[in-house]
Parts: sequence; C-alpha cells; structure tokens
Amino acid sequence: MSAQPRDEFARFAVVGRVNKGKSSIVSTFTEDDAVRVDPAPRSTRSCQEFRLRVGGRTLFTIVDTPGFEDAGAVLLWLQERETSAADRAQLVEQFVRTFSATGEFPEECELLAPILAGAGILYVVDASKPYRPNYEAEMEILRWTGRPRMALVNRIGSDDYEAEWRRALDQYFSIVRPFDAHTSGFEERLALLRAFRELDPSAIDALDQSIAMLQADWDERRRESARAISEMLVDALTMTIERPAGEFDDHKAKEREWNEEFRAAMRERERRQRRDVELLYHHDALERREDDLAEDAITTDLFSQKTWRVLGLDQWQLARAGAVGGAAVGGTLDALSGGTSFLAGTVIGGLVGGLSSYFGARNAARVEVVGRPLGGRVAIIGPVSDANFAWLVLDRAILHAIAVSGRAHAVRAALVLSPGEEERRVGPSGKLDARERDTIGALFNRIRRAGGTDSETAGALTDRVAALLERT
Ligand SMILES: Nc1nc2c(ncn2[C@@H]2O[C@H](COP(=O)(O)OP(=O)(O)O)[C@@H](O)[C@H]2O)c(=O)[nH]1
Ligand SMILES: [Mg+2]
Repeated sequence: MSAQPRDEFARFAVVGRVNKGKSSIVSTFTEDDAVRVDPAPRSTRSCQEFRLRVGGRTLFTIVDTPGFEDAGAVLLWLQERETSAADRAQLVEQFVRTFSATGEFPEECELLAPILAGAGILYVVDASKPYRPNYEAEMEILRWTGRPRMALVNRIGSDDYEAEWRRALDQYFSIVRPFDAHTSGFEERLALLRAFRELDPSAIDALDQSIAMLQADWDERRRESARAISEMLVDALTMTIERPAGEFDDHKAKEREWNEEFRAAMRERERRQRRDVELLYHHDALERREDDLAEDAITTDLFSQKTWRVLGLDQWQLARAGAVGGAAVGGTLDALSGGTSFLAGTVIGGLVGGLSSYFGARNAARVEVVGRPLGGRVAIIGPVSDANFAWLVLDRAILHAIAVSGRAHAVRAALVLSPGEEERRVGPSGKLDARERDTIGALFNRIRRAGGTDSETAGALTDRVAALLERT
C-alpha cells in the first residue's frame, strides 16, 4: 500500500452509507471509544483517521469516511467516459480531481481520496435492513477503484436480511464477512485482519507483522491485568488504615466511623484496580455500574489485641526527651515506618531528641512522622478477617476483567456488571480444580501471615490469576 507513513503497517478506509455503523466499526476495530457514533443519521463531510498503536508502531490506521450521498450520479459520470475496463481506476481519479475543484459531490470526493491513495476498502452494510438494488452504484464505484476490498455485514437492528445481502455483495466483493460492531471481540478483529491478508498480496508481510504485534500485545495486556489484580489481592488481604487515637479518648465512639473509612478505602482500592484494567484495554471513557463490595464482606478485627499500637509520646515526654538530643532523624524515621519496635529506649531517645532539636520542642507534638502525628496512640483498622474475602474479591476482579476485555468499543452504554444467579453461586474460582484452589489458597495464606508479599509470591499469584483469566 502506497502513501502510508513509514511506521504504519496497514491502512483501511471504512465506507458505506450514513448510519450503517461505519464509525462504530472504526471504534471497535481501533479500540477507540472516542470515535463519534451517532444514533441519528448525521452526514459528515470529511474523513477522520483513527489508529491502533502499540509500542510506538501503528498496527493499522482506519479512515472513517463520509457516507455515499449520490452514488448513482457519480457512476453515470464515470460510465459516460469509460472506454476500457483498464482505465476505470484512472477515471475514478479523474472524477475526484474534477469535482474536488468544483466542490460538487463533496462526500464522494472525500471518501474516494484515501482509497485512491492506497487504503484497503472495508465496505459496511446494515443487514438488519433489506437489500435494495440502489446500493449497486456505490459497490460498482468501489469495484472501479480496483483496490482490495471486503464487505462487512453489520447488524444494527434485530431483523436479519443477511442472506439476500450476501447474494448481492458476493457479486462485488471477493470476501464478505459478518462483523458486528457491538459484539465483535479480539478474535473477530484478528480474523478480519487475516482475511484481508488474502486480498492484498502486496500487504501480506506488513499485515503479518501487525497481526503478530497485536497478538503479543493482547497477551501482554492479560499479563498486566493479572498483575493489577494480584497486587490488589495482596492489599485486600493485608490492608490496614491507621487513625490517631488519643490516650484517653473514648474509642467506642469512633468505631463506626473508622470501620466506614476502612471499607471506603477497600472499595477505592478495588475501583483503582478496575480502572487500571479498563485502561489496559483502552476503555478510557467507560462508565461502570455494579454492586459495590458488600458491606458485610468487609469485616475487620477492629479492636483486637493487635489493633492498638503506641505511636509516640505526649508533649511533656517529648519535651523532656528532647533534652537528651539525638540520632539522625532520617534513620529513625525509617525504623518507624518499617513498623519496627521503636519503643526501645535508645531509639526513642534518638527519635525524639532528633526530632525535637530538628523541629523545635514546642512543635514536636504536631510533627507528623510518615503521616502520623507524634503523641497518643494509633488505632489500626484491618486487615479483613474473613478468609473468604480474597476469593470474593478475586472472582469480582476476574468477572470484571473478562467483561472489559471482551467489550466492543463502539458500545456506549454503561457496563453493567451484575453476575447472574449461576455466577453468584459459583464464581470463576469455584470452577477451579482442587489443586489449583489449594495453590491459590496457600498463596493467600502466605500473604496474610506475612502481612505483605515478596516478589516470588507476587509472581506466583500473578501467574495463577493470568491462568484464570485465560480459562474464563
Ligand atoms: N445494536 C447495534 N447498534 C449499532 C451497531 N453498529 C452501529 N450501531 C448504531 O447505529 C447507529 C449509527 O452508527 P454509526 O457508527 O454512527 O454509523 P455511521 O453513520 O455509518 O458512521 C448508532 O446509534 C450506533 O450505535 C451494532 O453492531 N449493533
Ligand atoms: Mg459515522
């Protein structure tokens, strides 16, 4: 294909009449949910280019074109001047040159230009409407361009006239394929690229590279999704929030509030992971509707023995200890943020002395160390105590990721995540065999016990989640 930018593997022009789903196909094919899709027929007069880019390369560019407006008249003009079938492509070029200058047939001039410049043709029809012979003029014009072309049978409504459409389309296109803009997923897109490969021998190498990169990228996205999910799972297993609690305050009054805050933080963590997955699949503008993580699923040992931790000293103690003078502030802060027992005399001396002399004794109580005020106690809320919680979160994440990766970008309605009866009873993890369940369960336990994860455990969990994503 000529006239292409160097870093681009393939270029297609999507053509057809207005309101047949051209822009929707462009949107789904380029995974771009910013392509304008119009519920009401709206003629546009100019072409717009969209591309799918991976790693700095353009796997393909799709030109969204204005619809044919007066194909009959255009074909007449062409036929009046035809002397030989061999000159047809040149005649179409002559047509575009002539009328670009006069401003007549603006839609046809605009949509033919990228085709004449080398783009492959994707001709879109809506097979939920009956076939009419008046489509023949535009199909004939496309044939005259001599460019490789494929017909895509989209269906906007529920009626089905595909059989009669096919009989007509077969006369003009060597490949006719169904391609539903709203339901076509990754495999359908890949199949379309493979089919186009057959149409254009000069583009085989470029399309092969494009297909290989698309596939590698898809695998990479699944891996990245699995990583985002497994990182979120680690947090679901270990997350705590800390709230300052004065020595003599009645913490009972705060209990509800802290619990609410913890739940909000957990939900926010889940939302962040969902957003990460949506961005991996280029669903930038996705609106999602779903049930939040159920209130009663997030239970914590709010005031168990381990919950309280003495954090600092009161103003008086600080002032007194400050006189001792002390160690390097930085090192001691590290010890603190690492959760080390910093009550050992020397550390306290160092910490408080260091801080007091650093910030001035009078301000010491207001100094925040790794986000916590010195002085008083800290309540630690979490982690979630229910051992089933991580499984629930895992199932939710898998169902979400599957829905997102399979969603066509042309669909503009909110993504409604609401598991059916069956899924509620047995989620994706419930379908695992016993060994796989044990493996994942053991990883959960290891993370829960350690209060975090190491790279080996994290990697193993990511592997298991990736396998689950692949299987579901
Ligand atoms: N249900 C459904 N609606 C579709 C499909 N393709 C297009 N539409 C709708 O048909 C209308 C026209 O689509 P659009 O892509 O703007 O058509 P264009 O004028 O040819 O670019 C929009 O409301 C789309 O949402 C499809 O595959 N399924
Ligand atoms: Mg459009």
